[in-house]
Amino acid sequence: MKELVLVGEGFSPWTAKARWALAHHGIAHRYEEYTPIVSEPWLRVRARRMSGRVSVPHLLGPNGLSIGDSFAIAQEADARGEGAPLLPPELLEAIGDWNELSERLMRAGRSQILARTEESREVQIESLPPHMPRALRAIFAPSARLGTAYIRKKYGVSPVPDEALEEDLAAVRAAIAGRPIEPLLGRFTLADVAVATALQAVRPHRTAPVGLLPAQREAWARPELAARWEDVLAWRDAMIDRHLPASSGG
Ligand SMILES: N[C@@H](CCC(=O)N[C@@H](CS)C(=O)NCC(=O)O)C(=O)O
Repeated sequence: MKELVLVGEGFSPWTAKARWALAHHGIAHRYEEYTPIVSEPWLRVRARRMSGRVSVPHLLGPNGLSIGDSFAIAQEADARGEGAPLLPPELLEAIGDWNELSERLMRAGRSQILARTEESREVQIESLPPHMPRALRAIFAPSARLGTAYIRKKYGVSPVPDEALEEDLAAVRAAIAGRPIEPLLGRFTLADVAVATALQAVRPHRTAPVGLLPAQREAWARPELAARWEDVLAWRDAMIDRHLPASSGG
């Protein structure tokens, strides 16, 4: 493989996080959309991972490069890029804590999007491979439920009520109190990228990630929860407006 390829899901905050890290450092790569089950065998071959779990985002590249985790992809971006580091060593522990918080929010988001995909024909259509003509996707829409059943089992997904997100949202609110458009740790790091992308689980940003399709965008939102955390969402919008390079897939 000659070029860097990022395999990801356009609707996924984990993918958005990896794309942001690559864009931050201006690292040239090709983006490839992944559809659960359908895309897995070809990813496994290229990732040289015929057994065990594979997930996306997954970065593939020359000399057997194969990185299947968004945090590790950001570390790779730091190693290759010339931008300001997203993971400065002196902040690594604090960034790890914010990353864990972001993982909880993202998992809550996954639980909601799976349920909504199961209920909504429009979201099902958007979940099928993008190269399939829309008319064909409409016919095969219910097959998206095979994908949701697979993801539910693979990640042990259970429902996450709005209230379960509030402790983590309160931690973000406390960190930004009095400094509503400043990075969490005093300088822009992966902590900001991770938390800003994960807030998609409360309400997606109006334009990011670019791969989030219209019915999916609505399906991610938790409007009653969002109404209680507008300051946190405004901080997220500021991070995206100020720090997400315009060329990135977000
Ligand atoms: N720790 C991983 C988690 C990524 C993850 O959970 N990816 C899910 C997003 S729903 C995925 O790959 N789903 C598709 C599949 O497993 O087939 C990361 O940070 O990259």
